Amino acid sequence: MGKLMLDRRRLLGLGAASASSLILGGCSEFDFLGKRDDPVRDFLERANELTYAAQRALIGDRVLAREYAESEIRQGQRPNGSTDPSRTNPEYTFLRNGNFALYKLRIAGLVEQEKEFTLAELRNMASRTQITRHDCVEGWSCIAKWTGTPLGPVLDQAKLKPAARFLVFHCYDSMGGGLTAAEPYYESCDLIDAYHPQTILAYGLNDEALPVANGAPIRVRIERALGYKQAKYLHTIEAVDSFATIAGGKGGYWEDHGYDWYGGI
Ligand SMILES: Nc1nc2c(c(=O)[nH]1)N[C@H]1C(S)=C(S)[C@@H](COP(=O)(O)O)O[C@H]1N2
Ligand SMILES: [Mo]
Repeated sequence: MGKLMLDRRRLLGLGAASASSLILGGCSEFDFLGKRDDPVRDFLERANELTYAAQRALIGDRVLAREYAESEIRQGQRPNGSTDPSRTNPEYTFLRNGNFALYKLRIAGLVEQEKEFTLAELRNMASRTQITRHDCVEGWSCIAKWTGTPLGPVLDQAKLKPAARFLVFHCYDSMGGGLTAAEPYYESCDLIDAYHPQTILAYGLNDEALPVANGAPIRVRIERALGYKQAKYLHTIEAVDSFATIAGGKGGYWEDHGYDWYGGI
């Protein structure tokens, strides 16, 4: 615990350019963060805000994540976290058994007009393919080729209301469920990342349909962020003015368990 705090302090001193990427190691290191009145947790929460401001200032709005050549794809994208929501979600099983023909991605919340898109509709929109590196806080990376439709124009069809500040990505899978209650996986991003040119709703991985293990039928790619921000198994994208009332209030499943909200790299 002491080490984690020291790392954070040192990083913030350095300008916090990549604070989140140094929080390596297993989830056990975050167990103590479950206690709400923990002083270390309070410290990390304030550090989160500093990190966000510092990273935003350093990174800018439109800077692209590095893209790689085909020859740099060395192996398949390593599945991590949930790899099959049908274990816990009958609706997902039903959709998967029908090859996702009945799947619909919902755009809801602070929008002028709620929208639903089938997989076929998403595949028929403008597409973007990018070869990028996925960095997981557990300490591994994979270079992979992602194909999908840019999120910005999809949002424009629903027209965000002026009050919208964040997007919340709701997923079919849940985490935990052993000794603790199962919690649905969710994530969020600000509108800068939502409209970033490399932010796509991905349905393709390495020239194949996105496999179930990697988030079928649709996952988001936010290329300047860490692995846990790349929400898989999307069913709803909700525009909100705050995520304080959603689940643990920190903007994501892992954030509720102590990770940085911004998660930039
Ligand atoms: N819905 C959902 N999205 C998720 C996760 C998850 O468990 N469920 N795990 C996250 C983490 S920690 C990582 S590293 C990546 C793993 O993506 P991959 O399985 O395609 O490698 O997905 C992220 N998105
Ligand atoms: Mo991860």
